[in-house]
Amino acid sequence: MLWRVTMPALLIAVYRSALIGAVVLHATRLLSDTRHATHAVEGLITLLDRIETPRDLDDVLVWLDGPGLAAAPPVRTTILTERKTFVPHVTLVPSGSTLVFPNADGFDHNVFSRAEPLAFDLGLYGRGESRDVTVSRPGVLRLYCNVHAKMSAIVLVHATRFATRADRTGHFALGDVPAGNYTLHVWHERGGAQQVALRVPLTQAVRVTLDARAYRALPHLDKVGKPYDARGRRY
Ligand SMILES: [Cu+2]
Repeated sequence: MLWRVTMPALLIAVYRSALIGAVVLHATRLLSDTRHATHAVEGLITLLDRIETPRDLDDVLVWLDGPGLAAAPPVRTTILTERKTFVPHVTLVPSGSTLVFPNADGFDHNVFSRAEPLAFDLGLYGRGESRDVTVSRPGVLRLYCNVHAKMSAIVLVHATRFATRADRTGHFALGDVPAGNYTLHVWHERGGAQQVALRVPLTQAVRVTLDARAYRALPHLDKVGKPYDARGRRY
């Protein structure tokens, strides 16, 4: 008798708990889908310049900063000193990466940066030799050679994995960006820096205009802060 009463009740209870379980599972999935959905951040950079079509639009750096953005694993990357030139001129690396500077010229170079807190001086070294430095703080570095005043390179050390450069037409795209509020940084050697507050997902593509028309190339100082010309040209 007892069996007859409890069995249907038990079945209903099991059915109910399964139903509630399914609803909870579904709701959890919806929530995690929203939380983990990622989006593209795309845009167009315009560089106003004295020449009509700037040839180095692909040297425009674009990166995102903001809470909760994952970092990229550090890398080891090479910047060659060759024919009194840094090759490549512009490099992007995640924070904590190592920059390696092999010397391919038949004479000495001395790579340095005076940009605090990433200042370093690799000293004089000759053909076939190489020096390296680990860059652990985010920022834009300007690298120079203490022997050759005309040598320069740019390194973006980025804190999050969302960093890229524009293409030759000024377009850029960052993929898999989680929803949130961020700062988009845009930087170009002659066009300067701009920051744009972004809410992701975007409702429209980002448009940023940099102005390089007033840019004048000024001589930089050597590694001890003196003009190169003060001790005579060494190249
Ligand atoms: Cu040099």
